[in-house]
Amino acid sequence: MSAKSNSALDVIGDALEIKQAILKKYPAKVARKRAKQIIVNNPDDGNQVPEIMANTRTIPGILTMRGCAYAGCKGVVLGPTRDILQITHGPIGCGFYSWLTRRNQTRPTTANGTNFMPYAMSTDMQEEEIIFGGEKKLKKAIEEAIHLFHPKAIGIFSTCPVGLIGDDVHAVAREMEGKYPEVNIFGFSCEGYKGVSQSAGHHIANNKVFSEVVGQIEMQKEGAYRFNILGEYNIGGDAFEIERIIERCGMTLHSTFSGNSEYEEFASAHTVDLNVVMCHRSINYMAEMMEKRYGIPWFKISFIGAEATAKSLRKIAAYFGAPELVKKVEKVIAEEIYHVEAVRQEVEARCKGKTAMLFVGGSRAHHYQELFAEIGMKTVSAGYEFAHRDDYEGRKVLPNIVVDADTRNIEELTVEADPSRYRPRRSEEELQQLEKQMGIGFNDYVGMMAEMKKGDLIIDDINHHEAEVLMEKYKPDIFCAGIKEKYVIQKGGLPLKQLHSYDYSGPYAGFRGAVNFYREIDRMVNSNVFRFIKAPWQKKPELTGSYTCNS
Ligand code: CFM
Repeated sequence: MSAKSNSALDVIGDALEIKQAILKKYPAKVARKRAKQIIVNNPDDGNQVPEIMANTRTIPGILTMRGCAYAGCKGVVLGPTRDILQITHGPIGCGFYSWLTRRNQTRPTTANGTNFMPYAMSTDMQEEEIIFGGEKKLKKAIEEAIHLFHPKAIGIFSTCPVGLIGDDVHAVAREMEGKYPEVNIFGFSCEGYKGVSQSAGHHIANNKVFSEVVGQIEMQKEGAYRFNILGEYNIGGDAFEIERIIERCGMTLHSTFSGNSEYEEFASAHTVDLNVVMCHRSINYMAEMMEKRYGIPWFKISFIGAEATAKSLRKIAAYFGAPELVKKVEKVIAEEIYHVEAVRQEVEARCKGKTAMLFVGGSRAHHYQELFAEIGMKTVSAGYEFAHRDDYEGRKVLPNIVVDADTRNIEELTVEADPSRYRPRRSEEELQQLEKQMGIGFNDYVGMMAEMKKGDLIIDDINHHEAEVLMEKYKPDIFCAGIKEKYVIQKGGLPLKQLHSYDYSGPYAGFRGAVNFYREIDRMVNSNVFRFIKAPWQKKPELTGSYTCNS
């Protein structure tokens, strides 16, 4: 096959061939379902893209790359915040495996500032609690935590057995808050099985943080240009780099949900004039709800890629509109890009034309394509583990998404304008003008497919078998995914970059992050070491077996 051929018909035909190669291993019923989740991209001029099936259950028996609802709630959305004390109510494994494995970092503002992240706190449920109930043990754990750590807030995170045996974490939270009114205690019904993936956990986390935390404190940070970043989790220090740039520009980042963040910043997040959304999948709910209740507009940005960073800064400056801010931002961009450009050109000379594949959770498979493009590399296939159709096809498809039973399982909050605190930050006309003149798309995300090429293969909820076929057929120069995939891919002779944890490295966001990424990718795709690797099946013939079943 020739994935490198360039006429439109060829690229589509080639991709269809690969799709068939993937599907032919499956029983007919499985193949039918997977066929709707493996799509050959074909965007038209109006950004219309083919429909993809997403956010549905993984077929039992398939080795998915997904995680669970508990991971999405506790690990992803709340995990990176340092001073909400987090108790996992469940067996010890859930607490342990969600403890810093994502490499989210934090930096308390003072040497003695509260930081619970080095601790993994769990009720360590045993058989006894599974049989007789775990609420008593949970109450004891909360009391112990209050006496030891004196936190402002405690989050309780439910694991699968909690839901199965019927422990009521919300009742426990209410009771304990009655006893300790100075502590804000709230529970999350984020049992692992609550949804088809961690995406359910994001929604559950958004709902609770919005209703129990946001709006609790009236505090404004200083500065004329105040905003929140939603959906940036400080993996490998990304938030530090973003904070550095925003500070240079003279703007005030009030809070980040939730990288390098504090409880009081969440609680007063409703006082800003703008929300910008980085990871649409994990936190679009919060942006929508804050707009409805408080009148804060939001738009999508990305700080992944030097150009994307520059573009995002320009959009934020245009929103605030002050000429001195616009000027300052341009100056910062010019200075920062100057340093990035020298490295970019050097690396591009060695990487141009090489190919990449990205299979990550919900946003990075899209965002990181920009970083690769900056050094001349092409993305040939990409997909999300758990994103929804709007992340692939754009928010314009939201009204057409069929709500299934799994989605209905997750509470959709009814949010209305706060009678005393709703304050539209811009009038309708101002918003429209900003849209028209500055190209700011409020309440919008165009999705990944519109920004990918014709013939690229888009795969939702990819599994190991499919990854192996891609490796063999495309022979990309680099594969981006996570730890579960890493060694399988590397043993197949391809470098794998972890885009979840960054493989002990980072930051990759912002300008300095882009330089880090260029250099690392350069080292990986131009290293000889992977060419010397012989996959086990190249050395020894693969053993295959079959059985006959007479029924
Ligand atoms: Fe958003 Fe994320 Fe992602 Fe995500 Fe994640 Fe992550 Fe991710 Mo791993 S919040 S959707 S649930 S950008 S932990 S920081 S890397 S799968 S692509």
